[in-house]
Amino acid sequence: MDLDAITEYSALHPKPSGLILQYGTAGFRTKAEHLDHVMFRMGLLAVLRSKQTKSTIGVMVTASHNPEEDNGVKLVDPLGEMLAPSWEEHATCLANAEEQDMPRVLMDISVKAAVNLQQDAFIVIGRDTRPTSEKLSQSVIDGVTVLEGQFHDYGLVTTPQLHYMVYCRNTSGQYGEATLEGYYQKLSKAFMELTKKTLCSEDEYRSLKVDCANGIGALKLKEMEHYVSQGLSVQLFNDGTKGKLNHLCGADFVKSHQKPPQGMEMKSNERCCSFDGDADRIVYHYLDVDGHFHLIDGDKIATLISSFLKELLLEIGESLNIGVVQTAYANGSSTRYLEEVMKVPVYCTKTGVKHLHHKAQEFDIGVYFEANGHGTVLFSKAAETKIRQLTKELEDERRKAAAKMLENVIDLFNQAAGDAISDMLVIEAILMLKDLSIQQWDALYMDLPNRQLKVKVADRQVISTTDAERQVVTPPGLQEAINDLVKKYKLSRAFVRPSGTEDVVRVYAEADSQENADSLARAVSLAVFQLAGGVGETP
Ligand code: 16G
Ligand code: MG
Repeated sequence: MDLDAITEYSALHPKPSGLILQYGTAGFRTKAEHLDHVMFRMGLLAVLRSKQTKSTIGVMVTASHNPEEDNGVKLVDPLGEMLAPSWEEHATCLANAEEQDMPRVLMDISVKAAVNLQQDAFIVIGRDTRPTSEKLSQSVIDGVTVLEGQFHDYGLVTTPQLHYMVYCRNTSGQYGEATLEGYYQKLSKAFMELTKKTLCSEDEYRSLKVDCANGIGALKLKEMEHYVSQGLSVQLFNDGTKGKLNHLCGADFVKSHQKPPQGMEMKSNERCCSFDGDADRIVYHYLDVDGHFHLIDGDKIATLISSFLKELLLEIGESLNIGVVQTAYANGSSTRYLEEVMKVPVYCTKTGVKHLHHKAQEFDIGVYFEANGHGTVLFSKAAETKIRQLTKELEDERRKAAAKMLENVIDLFNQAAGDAISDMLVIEAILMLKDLSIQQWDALYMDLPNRQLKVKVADRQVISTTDAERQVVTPPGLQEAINDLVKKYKLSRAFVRPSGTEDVVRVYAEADSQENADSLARAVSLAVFQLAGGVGETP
């Protein structure tokens, strides 16, 4: 390592002294003006990680659903997964080292992690459409080059597209070709094959309105449009030509406000969906004939997909196990429906994709979705091999056709990360194949009314949780208080957890009516405020 060169280049990306940031649930995220040094240093760190794993590492510049002024960065590990936890700690140390200490901290990490500095390094870089992303991704490249890493800059891509590139490159092209063309080809081929025999020919079924949150999803859907145009026509809204990124639109807005996005013309019963700013989340929605808004969130997406997969498995008669992974935010009705009606096992993990992804890897077929629309389906290597073998060997036409469909589904899901584009194509294919309208899908079960609130406290880390964040451990007395409040309502449930992305404590409550869910959420917020050091206005 040429420490002089590192010191010299680092001075061009100086750290504002005293600034402390944390590699959170999905990387660093804050106001873009505070991130230049972080980007440079993540370029350095990516090189070390690449040398250590002898693999291509990804660096994505995005702040997802955050406001346009924010930005962020996250590293993508060799198989497209989120960065390993021990390296999250290295990332935090490196980002927070004061200017003069930085080269030493970098050396320490390479020693601790037993990095062979002679090893080659290769980094792929991507960015979203934020005005600050281009310059910040240049700072990442500066970091990569000063450590003599090789790189490829994919420029504007969705977060899941970058995960896909990393995965392809580390599996010698077996997973797909590491280009945008390769991504579109792979997905569209699987989609067209899966839907080619659909009986439904009515045009209305094949057209979908997409709210792109004024983000990268719009550009990439435009690029992909002609690949799938025979099977699906997408109409793009909030495509970034006028509005502000994530402002009053996009998956996060729609889910958290339970309202239609602005800038989208919705007629009654039309199928609509919303992406978030970096296109790794999707939720569906529609207006009914009375003009009421209906949200179809990640839980209902998981239900649709797992019932489809279960039917295919029954058809081919193979005993591959299937599991659904959710978080505490999953609506109680969805969990009940999955367990009691569909008879599939459901597991709960902590919030954050990496936790769900990890759990889903335990099954032959692991379906994971957060209620907020983040998720995918993972097939184990063994299950994939089995299915591909069946498509070749089966003689019974029906069973063979089912196996073939499963094979298309494997190719259609982005196995490296939750992906709004890939999820959208799977959902559209299932709706076509089953000839389901959005209302019929919505009617699978009724969501329990729920409410989410935020509480400001002096230090949110005073709240610690267990049981996949469903129970509070500290501060003492808070869980007992929540238990007492929950008892006062029917079909009720509530939990609180410190946010991993914002300086707040999040409160979730559900109950038999909206009024009761609201009132329970308010009462729990008050308990948090009183027992966990609330600041500002009393909730
Ligand atoms: C991040 C996570 C998302 C999670 C959210 C929770 C990834 C890629 N994203 O956006 O999965 O739902 O954080 O935010 O892991 P919170 O901790 O502020 O509630
Ligand atoms: Mg996102």
